[in-house]
Amino acid sequence: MLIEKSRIDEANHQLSNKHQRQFDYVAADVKNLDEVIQKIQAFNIAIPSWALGTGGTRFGRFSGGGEPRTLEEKIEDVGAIHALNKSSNSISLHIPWDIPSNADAIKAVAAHHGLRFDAVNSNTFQDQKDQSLSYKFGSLHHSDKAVRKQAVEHNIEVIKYGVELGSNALSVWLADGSSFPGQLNFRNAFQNTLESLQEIYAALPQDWKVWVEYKPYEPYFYSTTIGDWGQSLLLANKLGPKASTLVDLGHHLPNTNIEQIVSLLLMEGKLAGFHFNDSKYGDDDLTVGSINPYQLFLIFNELVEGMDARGMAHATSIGWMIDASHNVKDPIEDLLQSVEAIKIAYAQALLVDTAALKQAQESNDAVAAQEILQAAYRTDVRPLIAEARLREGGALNPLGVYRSLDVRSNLIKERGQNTVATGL
Ligand code: RM4
Ligand code: MN
Ligand code: MN
Repeated sequence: MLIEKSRIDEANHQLSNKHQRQFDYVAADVKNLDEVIQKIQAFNIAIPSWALGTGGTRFGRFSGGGEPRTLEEKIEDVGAIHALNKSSNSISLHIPWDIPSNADAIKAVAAHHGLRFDAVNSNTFQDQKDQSLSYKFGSLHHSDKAVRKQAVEHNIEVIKYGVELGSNALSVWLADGSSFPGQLNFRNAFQNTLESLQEIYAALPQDWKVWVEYKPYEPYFYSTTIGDWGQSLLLANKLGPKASTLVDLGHHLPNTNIEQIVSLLLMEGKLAGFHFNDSKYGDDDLTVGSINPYQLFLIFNELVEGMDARGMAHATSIGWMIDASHNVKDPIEDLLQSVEAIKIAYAQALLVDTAALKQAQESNDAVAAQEILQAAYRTDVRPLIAEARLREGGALNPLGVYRSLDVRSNLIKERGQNTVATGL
C-alpha cells in the first residue's frame, strides 16, 4: 500500500505549531544545528526482508494478518516505512527466503519506492527442500568437504544475486557450532571455516565486501565456531581487506561491554556492519531501544567518536541494519519504533561535548565525564529528528500517521488474514 504524500502533509500540518515550539526549545542549545540536522537527515537504516512478517519462537507463532506474501509485497512494506520516516531507504535480502526471480523487475519495484539493496545474506543454517547434503552438523566448518563445498557454492550464488540487484556486500552468519563437549575439534572447525571463507572471498567482485557475523550460542549451545568478535576479527584479518566484522547487538553474553568492542573494531578499520535489536537475556531480537536505550547511546557515542577519528562518513561507511523479530507487535510498527530509537541514540551522540569529554578523560575526572555523557543522553532530541524527517518529506509522527491511516487493516483486506511471510 502506497502512502500518499498528501496524507503525510495533512498530518504534519496539524502538528506543525506544537512541533515548532518543541523544536525551538531544544534547538536553542545545539551547537552546529544545521550540521546536526543534516547528519540526522542522511542517516538511514536498512530493513531486513525477513522481519516484515510475524516472528515466532520454537513454541509458536501468532500472526497479526496482512503479512507480505511475496518479495514485491515486502518491498512495498519497506516503502511504506520509508515514506513515513524517510530513514529506511534500503532492504537487505536473505537468500533463499527471498529469491529475486527477475532482478530488473525487482529493482524497478524498489526504485519506485526510493529503495536500494543493502547487503545480501546467505543461509546455511537450514536445509532446503532440494538440497543434497544436510547442514545438521554445520556448513562452512563441516568435517565433510562435500558439505563445505555445497555451502561455499551457496554463498557464491548469493553474491551473484546481489550483483544483479546492485548490492555490494555479503553478510555471513553461521549457525555452525556444537552442543556437547568433545563433539568438535575447535581448531579443525576454525581452519575449515577459514578455508571455506577464503573460497568465498576469492569470488567477491572487485568492489565487494564480506561481513563476518559472530554469535556466542544458539542454535547450538556448547560452542559456536565464530563465537565472538575476537574469532570474527581473526578470520577477517586472515582473509584480507575486503573482510571485516559485523556486530549484532543481541550476539553477546549478558553485560558484555559492546561499546568497547565497537571502539576497537573501528580503530582497526574492521567494523563492517551493524545489526540493531535489543535484548534482556540473549538473542531476543526485541525492538531497538526497548530494554536498554542508555547502552545504545553509549555504543553510538563510541561509533561517532571512532568514525570521526578516522574521518569516516557516518551514514555510508558502515552498513546499518535492523535485525529483529516481532512476535507480539505489528512488524511495521516495531520497525518504525526501532528506526526512531536508533536515530535518537545517534542524535544524542552527536550532541556530546567531545572537547570537554576529552579534557575530563585526560584529567581523570570521572564525575565530569559522566555529567557530559548524561547531559547528551538526557536531552530530548525527538524534535530534532522530527525536523530532519520533515525536511526530507516524511511524517512528523510516523507511527501516528500509520495508525490513523489504518494501514494494517488495509493490508489485511488486500492480502488476507492468514498470509505467511518467509523469514524467521
Ligand atoms: C541470526 C543472525 C543473522 C540473521 C539470522 C536470521 O541470529 O542474527 O544475522 O540473519 O539470525
Ligand atoms: Mn544478525
Ligand atoms: Mn541474531
